[in-house]
Amino acid sequence: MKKRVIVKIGGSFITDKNQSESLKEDLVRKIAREIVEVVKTGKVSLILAHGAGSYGHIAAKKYEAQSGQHPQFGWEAFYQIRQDMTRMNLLLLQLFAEEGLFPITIQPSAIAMAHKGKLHFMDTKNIRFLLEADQIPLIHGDIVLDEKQGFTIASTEDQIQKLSEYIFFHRIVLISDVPGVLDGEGNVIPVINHRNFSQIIDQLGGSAGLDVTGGMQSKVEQIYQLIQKNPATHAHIVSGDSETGLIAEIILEKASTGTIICY
Ligand code: IP8
Repeated sequence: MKKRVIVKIGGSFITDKNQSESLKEDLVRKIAREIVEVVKTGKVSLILAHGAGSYGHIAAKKYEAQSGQHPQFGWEAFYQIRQDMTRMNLLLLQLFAEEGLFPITIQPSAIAMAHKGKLHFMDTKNIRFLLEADQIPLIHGDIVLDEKQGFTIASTEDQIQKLSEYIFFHRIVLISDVPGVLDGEGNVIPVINHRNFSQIIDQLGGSAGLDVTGGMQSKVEQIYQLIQKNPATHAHIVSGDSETGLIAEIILEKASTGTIICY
């Protein structure tokens, strides 16, 4: 049986978060080429995901989109962020296609529902169908409907956590702008597990710059919660800027550079 792997391409890695809509095309192409190599092996069943970077996060911050309908801006955040994420996703699809990678976007805002700012449902039927058909579903950080407050933001990690309730992944690979989870001295922590999780989590940083969905601390916390519920799943945080071939090796579980999060 093929191993199922979800690969998230971090928004901070492929965009400059301080400059609106600044996609780093060369980095997107590099990752695409690595994923093409993985697909060629026929060894894994992939789900792809990407963060919102300087597309979704700018309007999310401006309109306080996590809190939902705004007294002054109403549904403006929803209109704006849907456009921003659609543009970003299309650019990625075009670059991927030029490199020979053909994922199929399942727009999260159309299949997800939140309650008081927390993602609580995703209709995963289409994603499961694509996996069965040996295709690559693609999701991304998005603005989603919320039963109580109109809408909210669902980060990619929120969605990965929710998806794991419906779909088993052997591995989660987070492609980041940093070489892994860093300790206080800036060294990569090679493994986070039940022995060191609580000691490490308090040292990690919150969000930087424009990120409305939290920094490394909340990502590690969410992924670790997922792993606690699914101890057979391992996660791997690695820099996307690493030497050619390493990302492919990590997805194929042939390399261990970066940080591994496991039970
Ligand atoms: O970049 C955030 O998703 P993330 C989604 O995965 C929006 O945290 C629209 C800000």
